[in-house]
Amino acid sequence: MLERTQVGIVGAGPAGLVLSHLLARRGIDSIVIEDRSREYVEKRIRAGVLEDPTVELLVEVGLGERMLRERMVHRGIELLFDGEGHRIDMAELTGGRTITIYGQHELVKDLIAARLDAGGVVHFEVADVSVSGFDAHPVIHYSRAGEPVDMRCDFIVGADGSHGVCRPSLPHGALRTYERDYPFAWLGILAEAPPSSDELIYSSHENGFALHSMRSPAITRLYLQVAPDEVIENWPDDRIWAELQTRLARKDGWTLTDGPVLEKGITPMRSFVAEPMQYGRMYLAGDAAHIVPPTGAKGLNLAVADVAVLAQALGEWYATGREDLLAGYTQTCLRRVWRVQHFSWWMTSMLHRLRGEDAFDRQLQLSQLRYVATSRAAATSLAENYVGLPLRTDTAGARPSS
Ligand code: FAS
Ligand code: PHB
Repeated sequence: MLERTQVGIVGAGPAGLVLSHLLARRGIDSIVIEDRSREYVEKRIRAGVLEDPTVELLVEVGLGERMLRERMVHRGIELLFDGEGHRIDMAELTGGRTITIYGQHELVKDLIAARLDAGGVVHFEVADVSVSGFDAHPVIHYSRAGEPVDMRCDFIVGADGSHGVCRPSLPHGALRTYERDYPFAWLGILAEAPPSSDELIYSSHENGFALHSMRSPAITRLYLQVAPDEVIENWPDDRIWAELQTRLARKDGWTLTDGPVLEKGITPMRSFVAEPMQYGRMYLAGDAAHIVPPTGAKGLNLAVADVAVLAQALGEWYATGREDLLAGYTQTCLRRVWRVQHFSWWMTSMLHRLRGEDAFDRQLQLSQLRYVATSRAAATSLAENYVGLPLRTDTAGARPSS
């Protein structure tokens, strides 16, 4: 079967769905294909922190109605070390900027509903996806309900995440990659327990890193640093709670409220960047092009930032034939990608216990933590990176902001 569209998008994650919506606002057709079911992607627990610029963009393009209603807004975060908490008042340090707590799976639900309500096309549970012709006549080959389909399009967008098919389909040598694997992983739980603090707590403890986050007034999201090859079977719920209590313990007697564990899993920690993020008429966006360790809460936000740049570049190409924004896609995105890579690596290095570290390393970490907790300049640097640096595009299709 033959299918035709202007932009073929592989992957119904935040990158693919937001792009399809932004293109539709510019009158550009797209088809999104996804190999998982709608139910699976709408239930998949991942990120939970939205930067200010991400929220502004989603609201500006009509995707923020439920998020604004159900979100939690945080003005600060807390760094916990030596048994004491140190609050970073991000709003005060950044002229009022805040972060939004809203589950990625909730956002994906909103994005899918918005696409389908607007008559957009999202094919779930496809299989055998491959891409070809991206140097001239792009085609996405896949099967739907067992039926082979060739989707002819002007452009292919690989928004298929870190384990997708688009990036690996590029010719050998076409990409330069930068990688850093960290000697630890995150064990994350979703628990039916009210958050024990109004804001996120990042703890650097002798036993390792811990994070207290949340999804709602009734649901807590918590993480523990574990060995990179750790298996979840070694962590029965009571052991997880006991270790969280230990790593989040404080001298002021604060305690963590526990509850039934709804979901738990282990996520590897790595930094990865592929350059260029484009090849002929195929463009990579989000986790398909770069991975950050979640310590800086940036993955989802960077995916949205990429497609804001790409939607404008494609919009200008279709509207005026302009090539320069498309040609400059990689360079425009990489400025933000490397800033975010550095911030995520810095937060990760400052807060985790590193295998083989010695007492000198630990004192350096503590000195860094004390400096951030006591220096306005250092705290401001963390705050402005955490709440999110301004996006470099204008969603409404006007000229790019300088
Ligand atoms: P996604 O991975 O979200 O979307 C890609 C989509 O493509 C998926 O739906 C996938 O099923 C689909 N796909 C893959 N291969 C395909 C194929 N061959 N054909 C069709 N479809 C295909 N960030 C945080 O800030 N906090 C967190 O706690 C956090 N936890 C994470 C946990 C995990 C396990 C992972 C992998 C990431 C986590 N992240 C977290 C980062 C995360 O938020 C990503 O940055 C974000 O999902 C990136 O969005 P996309 O680029 O759209 O990729
Ligand atoms: C989350 O809520 O899932 C979360 C929050 C902050 C992070 C990472 C994950 O740095």
